[in-house]
Amino acid sequence: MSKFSHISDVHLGSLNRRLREINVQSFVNALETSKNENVDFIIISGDLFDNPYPDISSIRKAIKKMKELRETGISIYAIPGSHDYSINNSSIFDLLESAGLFENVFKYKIENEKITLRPTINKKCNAYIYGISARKRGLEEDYFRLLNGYENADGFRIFVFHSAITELARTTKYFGTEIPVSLVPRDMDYYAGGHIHKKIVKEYDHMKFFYPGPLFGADLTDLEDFARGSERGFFIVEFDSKILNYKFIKNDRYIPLLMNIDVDGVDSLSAYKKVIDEVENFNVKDKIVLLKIWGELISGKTTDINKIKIRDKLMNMGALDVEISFNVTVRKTEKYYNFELTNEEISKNVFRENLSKMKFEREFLDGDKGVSLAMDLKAILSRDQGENEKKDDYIKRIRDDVFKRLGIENDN
Ligand SMILES: [Mn+2]
Repeated sequence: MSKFSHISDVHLGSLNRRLREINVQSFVNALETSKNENVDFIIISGDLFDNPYPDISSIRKAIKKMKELRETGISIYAIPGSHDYSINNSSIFDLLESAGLFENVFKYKIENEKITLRPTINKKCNAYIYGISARKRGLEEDYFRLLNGYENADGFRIFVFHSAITELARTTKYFGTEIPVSLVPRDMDYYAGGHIHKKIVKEYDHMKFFYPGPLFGADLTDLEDFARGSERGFFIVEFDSKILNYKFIKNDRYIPLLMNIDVDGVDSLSAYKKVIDEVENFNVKDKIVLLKIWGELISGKTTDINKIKIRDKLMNMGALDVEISFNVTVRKTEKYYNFELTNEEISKNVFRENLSKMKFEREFLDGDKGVSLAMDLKAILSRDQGENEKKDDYIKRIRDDVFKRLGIENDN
């Protein structure tokens, strides 16, 4: 029996300094656990780094740990993801690969303008690892479309990729690319997915797909999902010629604490007092605090809600880190909510006033043209889904209309 770890979307180098350390520590812990579990190798399905050129000092510990694993004979196989890919092979990924820290498993030969994938072989386990690198903005779709299969091998076959798959792991981004499952090579024993920041295990037409999602989180949205109960961690898989067993190793050391404080309908000073009072009800010791403050104040200034003091208070209560997301406005009575104006006129006024504060190079965004563009887009985006219309068709219709109005070619 052999064993491997499957880790993805670590995004080393992301987030602010304190959270970045925790993210790096999560990766170091995952490698340590893998070593203690005696895995034979490790698969990383893209976005190991948050960008092609991360701050080296912040990821030093991660690199040291990878080196330590290599020295104990544990191979690391990886592909670049959409974040750490670089077009001219000059990223930290390329650098560390050429230093022998891990192996890039996107290997292929080109014949008649088609790609045939070649395996990276782990002899000891009789495992054959194939991969397709991600590119920016989902451009790896081209690789999938050019795919002419893979050099077959008699062993345990792993396919490593970094893409959303339409039928089972969709992207939440409106314009994000998805690969139809029909383009994914068949008859692999394990499909090691990345890019979707969510743990997914799904079988589709005898293909077993595994997305571990991030170990901790790449941004505040990920951390909020984590706080709301999304599991974070990685897979450990046992196999011989087939999968024998797998488990998800949870990272639950630093589950963030989400605080939602609504300051709607009060004046700014009462709002500030409300926040200061409410945070006291939480036990924040050693917690990452995600504080969301939102609402429409009836009067005062939003700056009366002193974020620095709120943050200091929580840090003094023992919080590990505090991230405040602030969505507070002050009610505007006279200008826009004049009852003699129609909704349309109010919208126009709002657009006109805001556009006048900005400068555009393109004429069609400026002045009256900008207002009429904004009005048209508002109209398109407020259209409802037709009764018998499928969601995908609805999204496509809206998207097509938006593109048309903006005069952009829609190549989706
Ligand atoms: Mn990612």
